[in-house]
Amino acid sequence: MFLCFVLNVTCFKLYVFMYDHQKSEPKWQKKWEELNLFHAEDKSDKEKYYILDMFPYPSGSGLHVGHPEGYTATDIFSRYKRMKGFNVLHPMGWDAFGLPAENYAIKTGIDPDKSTHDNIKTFKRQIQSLGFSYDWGREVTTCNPDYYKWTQWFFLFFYKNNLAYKKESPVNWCDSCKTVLANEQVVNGKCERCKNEVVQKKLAQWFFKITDFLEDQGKTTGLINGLDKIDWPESTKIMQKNWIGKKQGIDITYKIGKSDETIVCFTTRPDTNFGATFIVLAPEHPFVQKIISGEIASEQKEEVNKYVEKALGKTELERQGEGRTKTGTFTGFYAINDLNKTKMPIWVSDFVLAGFGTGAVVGVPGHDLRDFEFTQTFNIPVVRVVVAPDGDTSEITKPEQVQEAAGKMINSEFLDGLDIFEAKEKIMDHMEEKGWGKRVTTYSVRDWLISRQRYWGTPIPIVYDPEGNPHPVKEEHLPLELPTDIEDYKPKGTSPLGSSKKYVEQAEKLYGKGWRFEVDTMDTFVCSSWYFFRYCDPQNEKEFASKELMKKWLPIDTYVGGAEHTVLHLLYARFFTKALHKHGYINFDEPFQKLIHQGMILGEDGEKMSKSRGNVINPDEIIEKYGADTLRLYEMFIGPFEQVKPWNMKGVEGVYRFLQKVWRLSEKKIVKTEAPKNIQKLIHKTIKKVSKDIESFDFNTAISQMMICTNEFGKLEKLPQESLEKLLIILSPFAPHLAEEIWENLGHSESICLEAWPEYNKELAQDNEVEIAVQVNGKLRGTFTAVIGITKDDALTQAKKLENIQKFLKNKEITKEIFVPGKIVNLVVK
Ligand code: ANZ
Repeated sequence: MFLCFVLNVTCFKLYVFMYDHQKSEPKWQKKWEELNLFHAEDKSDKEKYYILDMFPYPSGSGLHVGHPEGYTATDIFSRYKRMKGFNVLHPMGWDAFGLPAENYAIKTGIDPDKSTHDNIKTFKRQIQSLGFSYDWGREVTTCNPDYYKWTQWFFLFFYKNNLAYKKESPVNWCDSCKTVLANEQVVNGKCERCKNEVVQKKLAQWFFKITDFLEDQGKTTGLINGLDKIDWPESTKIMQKNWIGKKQGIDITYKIGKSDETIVCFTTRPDTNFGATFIVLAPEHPFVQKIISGEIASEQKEEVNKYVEKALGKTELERQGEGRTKTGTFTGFYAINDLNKTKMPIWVSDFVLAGFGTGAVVGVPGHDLRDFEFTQTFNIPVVRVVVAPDGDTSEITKPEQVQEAAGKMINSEFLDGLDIFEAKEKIMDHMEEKGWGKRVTTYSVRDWLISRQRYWGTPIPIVYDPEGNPHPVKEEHLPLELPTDIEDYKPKGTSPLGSSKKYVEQAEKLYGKGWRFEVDTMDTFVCSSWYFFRYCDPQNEKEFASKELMKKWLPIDTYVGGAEHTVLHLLYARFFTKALHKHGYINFDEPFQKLIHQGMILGEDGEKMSKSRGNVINPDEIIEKYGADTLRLYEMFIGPFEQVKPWNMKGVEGVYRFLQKVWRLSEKKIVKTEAPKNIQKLIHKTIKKVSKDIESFDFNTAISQMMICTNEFGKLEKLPQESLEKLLIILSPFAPHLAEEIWENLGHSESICLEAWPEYNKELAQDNEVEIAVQVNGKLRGTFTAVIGITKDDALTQAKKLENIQKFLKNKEITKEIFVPGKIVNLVVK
């Protein structure tokens, strides 16, 4: 008897676990493709919605579980929006140029074009196995000539509009990668990629004039103030602003004793100028150079010469960091501070950079740590001119006493007593009136250096005449294809393109004897600065995208991607957009209206996933064992979308069991009768919550609500078909394969994707219970649950029935009964 029971249970289990994800998932993916269900219609009366993922770099290691996190979120959103009646543009492509493929080529000799396309194949297979609803008809690949033709067009567009120029300038050089790096790619003086120390080298390079778009007087179209009108995470906006680094200050001109020369110093803290005790010049400063050349006679000439020679051999990191012992040498000259007639010695020191401000610093050691460090080496006086917030006015003799923070002015004559911000304005007015200084605004962002001495990138469409003058490649010659006759990809300080014979022949054939193409390629960030335009019109052979289609689809409504490494991409994409806007190609000036960052998924050990730690989760294995729906749902259920969270295999299994429970609902007795009131209420509440949560990217709480609903449905003997169908429709963006399978079993011949998103009934969806607090003499003594709209009489009766309340009422007289509807009962007793 007992055995029989067990067998029965087992049989039952076998029966209910019939859902086979390995069979079902590919089946539905194929069907969706055949029906072309996710095609975004260029001609449609429906309202458009453009939702974009940051396209991946197809690396050799394949998809990481971090990729499907963002992609599942945008997929849920896309499917939801389509069901809500929107014409959704949801594309995917490949950010395919870049160093890893080239480094791989150097190691193995395999053509980067081949390895990249192999990687794309793997990535695409993996992404497709997750059932994402991309419009694959719009796929773009940045390393294909039909794409980079237009990257080159953008270069020429900038060139013709004076937004691209060539300049000899000191550049960041990584001797290990053998290439120039943009400032953005130098982290703490080291190469972002290989961590090698970056050195300065002078080279002729191509730049994009990003600094033309920082501000747009009075308008909101600049790179700084444009941020105020878009819905982005505040932290990302701050990072963009910090990167641009706008600073308001003043250039103060100091006269030099025993000389006709003057020195201009840029400072953001003129309020502290009564505390200035010295001046420091960068080794490259013209005044220093004049001393070295003898144009200005100085007894210190030899010392200055020796110091400068040594300083110029150092890296920026060696020159700049705080805490390093400062070096320097005295020039033999003094400057006069007009404010108090102090004589300030003029020094040379390499911690002052030539490229920032005026290359000259007025030293205020009491209020700037680096200035203080300098005085410690050379015994220069320190004067306090700001009182610390704690009222400390003592002498400053140690680094920790340096008062960089805000406070009130002292020892500063007419500024005394003011806070530093008021003082800053007042002294700038004063100096401007006297003609000693001029207000200036500076920015730390520089024009974007886009030349790379590497092979695997978009060739720069410039051709040099025999005299070496640059000319734009004619548009009819685009794409200027990457030559393939490269024997050795190894970087040698010049671009591998320089070794191509065919490239030389091609230039001579098209432009004449002695003409040569530029051999540098473009920074890959150029390719990813405009891909979202191309998705609007990916097959266009005449333009990068037609104005009409850009008007239809853009700007992007929602952009989703990781917060790491995106400051630059976002800044560059905004720069491209602003340039196109200025020149009349588009009617908007911010590309991404809303931006959302997914939080990183860590390994099970709570550490960042990495091969060396061995904590990497392979999405293929999860899909194989549990199915794509489980992986999708798990990545959404793991925690709040924007937070960092660790992987947990138990959680994967929990989600898998939930999907089995949903499947088991379809094995119940399904009835066509109307659902009982409580079930109707539950499903309408669930629709309301899931809709709201999808809109705000709170996918984890949407899933919890569907779990509650599924559990309740599971308790019913007879399950009303209408209720089950509603649940399936709202579950379908999350677990589309399982939803389709059950939907089909219920007798539907059309895909569930074509269903309209269910509307919820406001009354039914309302929470109809509230918690009422019961106080005795104003102190909380108990609570009870009541229907919304409970009357005063009923509330008082229920409150008085509570055991704990009765205790407090015992032998007492109720003198007053207060009822705040829906919230509180207060009984006043004597
Ligand atoms: C006087 C002063 C007093 C400064 C004070 C600061 C604090 P931040 O500090 O980031 O706003 N500076 C100017 N040109 C420089 C150069 N070429 N190389 C190195 N440092 C330079 O940047 C502005 C400040 O950096 C300026 O304000 C100047 O020091 C220094 F209590 O001037 B300040």
